[in-house]
Amino acid sequence: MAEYQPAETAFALDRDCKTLGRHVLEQLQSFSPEAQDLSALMGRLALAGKLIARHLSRAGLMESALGFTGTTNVQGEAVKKMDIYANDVFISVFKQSGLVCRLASEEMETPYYIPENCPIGRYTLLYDPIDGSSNVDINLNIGSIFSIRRQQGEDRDRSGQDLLQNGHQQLAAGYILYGPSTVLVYSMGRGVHAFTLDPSLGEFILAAENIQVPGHGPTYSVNEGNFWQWDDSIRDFTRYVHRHDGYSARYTGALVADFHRILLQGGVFLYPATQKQPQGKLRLLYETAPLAFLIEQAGGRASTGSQEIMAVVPTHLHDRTPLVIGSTKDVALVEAFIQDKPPAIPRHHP
Ligand code: AHM
Ligand code: MG
Repeated sequence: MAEYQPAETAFALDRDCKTLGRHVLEQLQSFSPEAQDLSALMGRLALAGKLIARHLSRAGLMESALGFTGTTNVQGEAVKKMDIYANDVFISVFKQSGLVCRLASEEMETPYYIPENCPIGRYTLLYDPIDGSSNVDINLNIGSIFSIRRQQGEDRDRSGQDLLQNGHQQLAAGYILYGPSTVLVYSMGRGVHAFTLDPSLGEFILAAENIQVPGHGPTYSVNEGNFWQWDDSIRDFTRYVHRHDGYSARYTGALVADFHRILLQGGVFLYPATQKQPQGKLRLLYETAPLAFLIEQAGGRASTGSQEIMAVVPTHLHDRTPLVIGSTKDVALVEAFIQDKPPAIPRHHP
């Protein structure tokens, strides 16, 4: 009997079968309780991403989806309706997970506890529900950032003290980018993998496995509107790239989007300290540490300028850090300026 030959469409079918759920299980290569937990958690994160993507795609057609709430969050920033919607999506989705006892986000001053999950919920989710909020009302790229940590101890006084540890305590981290398509990027410490949402299937399908950031790239990504608020060293770095061929500025106002470009194409993103934000703007536990986890897994680096982001131990839940992240060579170049060892600028340049 002749052996069955799959039709040419089989390639597309094989591709469509590489779903996020399947990939996570393959990554874990075991059916241990922890592997099953992480797989379930990733499934819930994917659901949150789909719910938010669906809401965003219709936001311009709905009343009360866009604009400000009129309140400010713990960081003193004006809150958008979309920030609250997305924050509540994560809470609802993880209430039903059974696995997460605490959620901590940019929008909540203290961790949110789900008491019914706490007897068995061994994990904490840290997240930025809508990263790049200023892009929401103009239909540009935004994202969600997430990080999963194992809860240590009982946390009976609900202080969340055990969260104040370095980035190496993260079990998994990633982001969802809401752009022309919705992309989920994650790492569980075994490489960085990207998935594209196929809305017709309602599934995230594998798009790129074991992503490696190029050692050097053309992009520098920084808000140069802060030029006069920076330290001299950062001003000197931007002067350096202005005077050298091969650099191009790209800045979307959404960290996830700018990071995604650099992850795939190389270069450096920086949000240094400013006069108004002497610690930098971006928050460690749910912005800079998760992206540091990813970039290190992709062969790049993340630094405050003087210390690896992964080594930073926060003293408060919402602590901020300066951030220099991307290709190893480009991060090292920024650090050289910060640490007062800049390369020489050729004489013929102005
Ligand atoms: P958000 O999470 O409140 O939106 O703030 C974080 C955002 C990042 O996505 C982005 O890189 C940065 O803030 C932009 O800030 P700025 O407008 O100061 O350049
Ligand atoms: Mg953010």
